[in-house]
Amino acid sequence: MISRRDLLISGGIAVAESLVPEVLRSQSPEKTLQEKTSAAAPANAASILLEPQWLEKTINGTHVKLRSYNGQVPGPWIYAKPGETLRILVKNSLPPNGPDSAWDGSPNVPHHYNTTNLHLHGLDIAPHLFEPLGTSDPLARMISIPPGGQKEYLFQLPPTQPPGLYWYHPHHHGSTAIQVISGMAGGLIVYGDIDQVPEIKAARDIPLIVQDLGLFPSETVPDLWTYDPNQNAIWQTFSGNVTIYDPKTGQSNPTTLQGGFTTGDYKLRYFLLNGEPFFQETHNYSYNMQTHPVCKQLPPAQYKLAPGEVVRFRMLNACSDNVMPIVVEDHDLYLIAMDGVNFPTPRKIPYDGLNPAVGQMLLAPGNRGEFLIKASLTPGTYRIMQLAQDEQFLTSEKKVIAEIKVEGPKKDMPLPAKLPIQERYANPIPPSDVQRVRKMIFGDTFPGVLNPYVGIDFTINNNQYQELAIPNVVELGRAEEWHIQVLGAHHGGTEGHPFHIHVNHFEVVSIDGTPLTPVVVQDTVWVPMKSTVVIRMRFKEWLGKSVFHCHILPHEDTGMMQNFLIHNGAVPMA
Ligand SMILES: [Cu+2]
Repeated sequence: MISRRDLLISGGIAVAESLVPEVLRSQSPEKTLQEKTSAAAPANAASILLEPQWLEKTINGTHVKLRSYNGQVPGPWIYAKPGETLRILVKNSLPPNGPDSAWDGSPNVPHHYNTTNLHLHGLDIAPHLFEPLGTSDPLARMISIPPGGQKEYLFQLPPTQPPGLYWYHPHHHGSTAIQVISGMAGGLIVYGDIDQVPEIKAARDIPLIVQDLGLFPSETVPDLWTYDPNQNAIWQTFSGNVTIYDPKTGQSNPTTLQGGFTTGDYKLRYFLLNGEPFFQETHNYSYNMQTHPVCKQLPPAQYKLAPGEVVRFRMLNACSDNVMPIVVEDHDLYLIAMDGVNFPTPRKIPYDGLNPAVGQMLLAPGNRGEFLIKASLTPGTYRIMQLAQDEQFLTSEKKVIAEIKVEGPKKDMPLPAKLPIQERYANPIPPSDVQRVRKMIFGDTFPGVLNPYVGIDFTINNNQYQELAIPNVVELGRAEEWHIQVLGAHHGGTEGHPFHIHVNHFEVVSIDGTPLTPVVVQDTVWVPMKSTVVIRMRFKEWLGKSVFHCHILPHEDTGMMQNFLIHNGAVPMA
């Protein structure tokens, strides 16, 4: 089990090391990568279509009904280049939402599960959660695309957009968690200068999209698993039953429902790599073991590498709620980018065993790690693993995400010594440039008082999300330092939270007092329990109303989010 201390030391990215090669299974990620039908299109070309819709399929023998983009889990790849305009049409083909009558309008109670919108995670683009796109109106409402509705988005990437791995998912407050853990997420790759580095160009480019699917038995269809709770129904991880809060009595009453909205475990959860299951968790009914799901490893995908071959892996943690310390067995990991922004040189992170291991890189939900592996000269099978961690409400066991099988004739491929400088983030913000320091405290209180329907309060600075409030106004061009803190709280113990902010990346300066040298540029960072993470960021060219939040999606949907407004100080606010 990885200790809290280990995670603190490992920081937002890794300190350990690792290994391995790769291979393809039934669904070839490489093939998918080559299907560049959509994104490299000019701005005046046909829209990229993203169509939310139900998908029924069988996963590991289980009949499931998922929310998906275009009938695919994960959703279709989107490709882009710096400076390009992406035109994306979201056409919502999910069925109508259930009746509203039971929802009292509380914004932080999950609702309208089939209403959606779109977020491109990590791109340096204008704010796009509020209507109209890029608005600076403090009273702007969040974009809602109801079932049957559609919306066309235009996203202008700056010429300095770093090329790398990004992703997209819905971000409608109240339905984000349910839609993402039901399958709605996809990868987005920006191609650019790094892809022309000869050693990188020569390496196979293998995406590893890790998702989780949360499932309960359907209330109406036998032998069907889905995630479509009745309004206000809450799954209780500690008791393994479903309750509904009654505002007249102030009590949460038991029901005979099979499932409900959950901020904890699920009756059944699958972890997927590029859409294929590699791990299963089920609710543990044993007394005192409810937060330790019953785990089952499934056969992982296998990637075949020649001895000495260099491959490029790009891993996305698209899970709703699972922090992943990653290792590649018996191999050094050459980390080249975090959250899409490459380093000036690859960072060699040696393999340091599996236990006690901190991982060679730590991927919180939302993070992407891009790395090179030079396959061992010793033929064999090596595992790409998520190490166990107990930093969260639920215990997360060790998982084999994929295997690398090294075999065949030797291929001695070189590793790059230098990578292109990403101008946008080349110069760290000097402390003397910081014009404002803010403290953001991420807290959870159980049992909850602010949000009795959910039963637990997820807060930032003791507040729950308010769509029309602007607690933070920042100024264009200026640099700020934020101290993001997780205190001890009550949730059957404490847990960390991943901080994510839209529009501009940040530099991670220190984690619990330990400086990161050099700083790492990220858009999401894991904040371990009882610690402070210090970040610095500059608000570059975009103005408008946007958000930051915890990227554990059930936390976000039930209140752990705040608005901020990027304001041009030269112009008085309207
Ligand atoms: Cu959280």
